[in-house]
Amino acid sequence: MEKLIITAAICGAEVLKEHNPAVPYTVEECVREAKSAYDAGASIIHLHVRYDDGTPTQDRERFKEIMDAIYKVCPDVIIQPSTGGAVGMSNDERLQPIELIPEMATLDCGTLNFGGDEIFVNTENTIIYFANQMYERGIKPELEVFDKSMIDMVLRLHRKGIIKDPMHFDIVMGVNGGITGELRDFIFLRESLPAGATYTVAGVGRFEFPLAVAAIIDGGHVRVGFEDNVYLSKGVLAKSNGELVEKVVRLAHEFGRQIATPSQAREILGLKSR
Ligand code: KMH
Ligand code: ZN
Repeated sequence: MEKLIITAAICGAEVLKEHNPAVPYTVEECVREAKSAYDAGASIIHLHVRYDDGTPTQDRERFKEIMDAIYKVCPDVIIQPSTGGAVGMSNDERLQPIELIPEMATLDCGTLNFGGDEIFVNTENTIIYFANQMYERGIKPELEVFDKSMIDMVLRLHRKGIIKDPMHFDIVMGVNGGITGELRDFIFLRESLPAGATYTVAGVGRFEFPLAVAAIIDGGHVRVGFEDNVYLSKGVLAKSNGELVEKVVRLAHEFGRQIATPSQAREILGLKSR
């Protein structure tokens, strides 16, 4: 089976130090968390950034500062900035990190409720605009799908030539407003992906590790990290993103999956080297 790519979503835009004191806000904290994940076996860092008080931002210069600082200690890691940002941000605000020409960036493939009164808006025209902006710069989109209808949207845009092969999906499961993280739903989504596509699964909260095991067995890839879940096990806060990655590595080894290095991850995903 293909080696396992582990993505660490170290920070997110919504999770706070109140949920886990190790959630990173400052440059130094982001570097500490990225390095802990990288040292444990993550080859991709999915990155949101914050100001020092924890406020989420898509500011290009803040991304540059944090990406440069992470590359200093994890020189070959793949950094995948978010273009989702936080609910309520404008499209152009969200797109700022692609001006830094990262190897990959997220492309959110549909609109969904996001808890309470929040709506995470990604209209068809927004998806097309983001996709064009990324492909023009040679950036590979990671196709974030939070429900089956978003896979269908990707397939429609692929038929129109807007989304291009090879496609890589991130199946995000368990968001309040998206599909649940039940195994039944994982199998449904995974079976709905087009032949030849690769995928990562990101299970939110208690779904994180059961879905990691499902993807390990199935030949998919895994995302963990504070953005999705702050617990190592029921009631036990993870001390770092690295601890979450270490658990995935242990599970992978139990099931005979080897862990991909960043250069092996680039090969699997068809990325050009930095
Ligand atoms: N923070 C969410 C509203 C992404 O990174 O592309 C969007 C999100 C998805 O996290
Ligand atoms: Zn994200």
